[in-house]
Amino acid sequence: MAGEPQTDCLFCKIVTGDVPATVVRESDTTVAFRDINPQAPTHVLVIPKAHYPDAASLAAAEPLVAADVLREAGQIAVEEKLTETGYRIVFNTGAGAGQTVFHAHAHVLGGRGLQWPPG
Ligand code: DGP
Repeated sequence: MAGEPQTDCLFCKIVTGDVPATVVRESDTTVAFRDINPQAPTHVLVIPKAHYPDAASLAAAEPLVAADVLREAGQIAVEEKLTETGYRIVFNTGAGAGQTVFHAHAHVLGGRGLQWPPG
């Protein structure tokens, strides 16, 4: 069923605590933790606790939770002091765009200059 935990999903295991992560924020609907392979001084992932393969499918099924993900990303930017210098919220969607974990997640990146367009 849509949104149900998937036994073979790494991020579902982070939600349950079966895989450890450095959690920086948690809400009723989301968990935020540091990326294992940071691409910037601040690199935090915000995920819905419910399993959806990407951000668009999350937003279509549970728009309020998609909004929670964005709100949490904004709070992380405040806590990590990124709002003055700017930061980026990225949803890689599809393998061709670099998505490797098929559980919706926002990357929050900051703490260095960020180029545009991204590669
Ligand atoms: P993406 O490539 O957009 O699907 O992003 C997946 C991110 O997940 C990538 O930046 C690395 C991160 N990641 C992969 N495995 C783990 C893990 O076990 N723990 C943590 N904290 N991050 C992980």
